[in-house]
Amino acid sequence: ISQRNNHVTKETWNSHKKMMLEPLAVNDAEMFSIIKKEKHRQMYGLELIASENFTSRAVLEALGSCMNNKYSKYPGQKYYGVTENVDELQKLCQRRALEAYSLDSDKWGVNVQPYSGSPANFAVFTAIVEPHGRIMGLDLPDGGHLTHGFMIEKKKISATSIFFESMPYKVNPETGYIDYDRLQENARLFHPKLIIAGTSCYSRNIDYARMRQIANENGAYLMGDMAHISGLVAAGVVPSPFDYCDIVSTTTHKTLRGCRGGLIFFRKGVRSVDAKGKETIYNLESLINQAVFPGLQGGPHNHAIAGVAVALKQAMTPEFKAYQKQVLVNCKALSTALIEHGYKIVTGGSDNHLILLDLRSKGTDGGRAEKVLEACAIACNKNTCPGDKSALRPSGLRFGSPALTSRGLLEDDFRKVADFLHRGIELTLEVQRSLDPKATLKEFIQALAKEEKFQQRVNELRAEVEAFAGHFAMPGHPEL
Ligand code: DSN
Repeated sequence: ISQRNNHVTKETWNSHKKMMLEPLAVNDAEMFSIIKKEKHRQMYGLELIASENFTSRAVLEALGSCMNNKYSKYPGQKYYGVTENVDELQKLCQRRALEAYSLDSDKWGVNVQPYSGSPANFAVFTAIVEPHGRIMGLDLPDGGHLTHGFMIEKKKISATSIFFESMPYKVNPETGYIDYDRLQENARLFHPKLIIAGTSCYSRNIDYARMRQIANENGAYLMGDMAHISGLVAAGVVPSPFDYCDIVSTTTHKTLRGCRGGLIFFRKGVRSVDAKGKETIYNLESLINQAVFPGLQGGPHNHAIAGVAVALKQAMTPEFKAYQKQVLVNCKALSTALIEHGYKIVTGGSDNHLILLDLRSKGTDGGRAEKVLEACAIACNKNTCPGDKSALRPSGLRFGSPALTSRGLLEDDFRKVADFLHRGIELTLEVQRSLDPKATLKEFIQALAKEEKFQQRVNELRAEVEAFAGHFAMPGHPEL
């Protein structure tokens, strides 16, 4: 150490060097302990949140790699020096993204830089819908996503409804299926610039051909948001949005089972040919790339792009296809078992990885049941059901099969999971019966926690759930 530098002692400098090499458990015991607790929760609980999954060890290794340290722009753009490795990484991720969905690179391009799904969607709207331009997406209470223009009567909730004019489409409250006729009627009045074919809580396949027809009638772009189903699409076990859409956005951590990130695919080449044979060419590539960077984001998260690239390689394997088939079979087994227990499933079943349980006929709601299940180490989420009068008291529970299928559960195991769910919901009903019908959710939670007979039931069910879940392997890093 230089004699002239009297700000840093030799001792501190050596200690600094040591700090930079310490494992997490030594360097930050407090954080390590939180991570260990979460790891334990994931291993001994039943993960039924439809948007979650357990990524692989290889993905986590790439995510935790030195790629975190490097700034860059798009491959070939020299602003930061020495980007050859991250440029190679980004090009590999782009190539794999196109291959994973069998896309011809002359007809499709992809931006792999979005930090996640919400920024990806905002980038698409920024690129091709002018400020206050019109978008139509499935309403959030009907199974759409926040970023598809969500607003309520008195408030614009998502920035996509603040900066763009949004008109939602709905599901039929009786059947739970998307009401395409009404969407068509409203689109003819609203003339949107962009229609979004994508969902967050919808258990049926989307009719992309019908949506394409509605978009064409209005000269609108059709964007598929396949975030929930991107792994199923890659495996070819559900219809593909690429057959009909101009743009497809996705997250990378749900059924695709990568680390957190986002992708935007866009068409290239001829968009349409008019009656006189004049061609209109897509102009999406530069608009979308500009919107992502420098429009909305700074440097790409190169470590996340590395993790996504690894997940995309895995998504092209026969093992991944087998996994996705099992996701579908498991979801059907769960749905059938719950119907046998007397529950109503919105639309009567599922074509994909999730189901929505409608608790209205049981006389309870999703919020209360979710709390009881959570106390019993079962993670799921409350959700509005078609026709719900208030989003503040959603009637349903959303369950997904991707995460537990990654842990190796098969149909019989999912039937067992259905039994656990049934017992949790029965307990919910008992707690509710012990209270005034007007009791609030807070009063419900207090009763559940205070009454010894309820706590005993929770403890019994929780112990059984933990013993059952603990039998299954946990993908990922062995410790973290
Ligand atoms: N909407 C969230 C979900 O489906 O859980 C993800 O953005």
